[in-house]
Amino acid sequence: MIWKSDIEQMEKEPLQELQSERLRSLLKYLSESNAIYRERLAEVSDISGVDIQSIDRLPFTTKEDMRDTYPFGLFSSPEKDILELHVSSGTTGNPTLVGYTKEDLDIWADAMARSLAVAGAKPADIIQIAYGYGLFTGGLGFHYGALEMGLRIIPTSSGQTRRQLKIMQDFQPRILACTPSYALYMADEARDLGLNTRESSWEIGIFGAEPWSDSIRKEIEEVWNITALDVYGLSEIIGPGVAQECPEKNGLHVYSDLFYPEVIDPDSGEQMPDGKPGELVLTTLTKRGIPLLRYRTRDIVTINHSRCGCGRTSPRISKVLGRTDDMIVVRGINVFPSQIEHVLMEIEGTQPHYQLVVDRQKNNMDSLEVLVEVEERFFSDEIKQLRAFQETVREAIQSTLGVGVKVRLMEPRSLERSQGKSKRVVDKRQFNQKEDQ
Ligand code: DLL
Repeated sequence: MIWKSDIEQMEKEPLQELQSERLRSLLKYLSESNAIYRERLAEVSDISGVDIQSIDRLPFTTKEDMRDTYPFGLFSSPEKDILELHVSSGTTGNPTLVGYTKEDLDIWADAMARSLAVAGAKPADIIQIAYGYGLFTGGLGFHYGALEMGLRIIPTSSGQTRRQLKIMQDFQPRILACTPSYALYMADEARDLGLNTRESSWEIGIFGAEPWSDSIRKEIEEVWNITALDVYGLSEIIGPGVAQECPEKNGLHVYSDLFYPEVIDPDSGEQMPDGKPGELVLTTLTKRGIPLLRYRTRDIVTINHSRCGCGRTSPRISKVLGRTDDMIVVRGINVFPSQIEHVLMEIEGTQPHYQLVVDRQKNNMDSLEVLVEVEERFFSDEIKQLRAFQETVREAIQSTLGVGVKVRLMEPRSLERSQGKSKRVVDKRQFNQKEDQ
């Protein structure tokens, strides 16, 4: 089922016209209602639309802009019209604050209803929403979309895993929405309870808010006997509902009539062609509360403008391949956690639970240690076999990354589990640097 098929199947030219018209009115709105944008746009003229010559001349907006102008500097509508606030916690400085007017909440509900339809939901399906409700946008975003589409909602929020499982058994929801790590966490708990996870009522899982690989998809699909699809979004743009994977599993559809996507070289700012990785930049074409122009997401993706097998014409982004900033640099070499995850998942006997610990030694050399859970049997085997397996894992990672690593094999369930986003990287170097100062 295609929700809003007039838009989702629009041909390229009329879509571009619509985007251009919306971009022009956004620029007018920003210049009229926000002092910071008024100044930034003062020198810019003759923007005809989303053609490259025009869009390339528009200024970017960054996360620092949001932090520096906290709380309301980038807001464009009067505070009295902001009906809902969401805050994402930052590790340093001010948090990121976003606000929604009535129109924005309608856009969000619409975008999320489209996401649910892309994933295969139908009105009257039962959905268990196990993303956190609250300041995090996951729970409420799904909630608004599900209401819009006429789904039947069980708003479990995250946590209380046994209760989640009982609710699934008692009410037989067809759709599960949560982070991929929580889907795995629930599987561990279900096994402890002696449940047959493959008999779950869930048929479709909509997982996002954190990076996850195709190997983790396989793992989740097998354990829960479901189709696992990726959903992408960020609070600054709207929350979940920026892009959604369809059952073709060949990229995530971006609602480009609402959020105009570009993929750029993060250093030069130049547009990247289809298929080449770069930083995703998004412009909110219709939002009123805190519309953003060319927002630098720091998420690295590729883009594909061809028509999808599902019939939609919207551009598709790949899964998030990394971040321009969570990339870790170890002894001068760029390392993405996803690369390591990929290697681990290829090795028989490792589990999809791992953590990377980066530290700086006394001699100022960086060290990278990979902690990975392995199957129980390794710990009952002889120590010699454990060592040999450790060496196999180490060599595999090292040859992919081209940088020396240490590997620590962990017993099943020994790494901290997350009910929300999991923390894959512990970078201790910053603490060392601070102590040095
Ligand atoms: O995570 C919104 C969301 C909620 C998306 C529920 C999907 C489902 P923030 O907390 O602002 O918003 O975090 C946004 O999370 O810039 C990405 O780096 C990362 N992220 C979000 N979805 C994905 C995904 C929500 N599917 C930041 N794959 C983004 C990889 C993701 N990373």
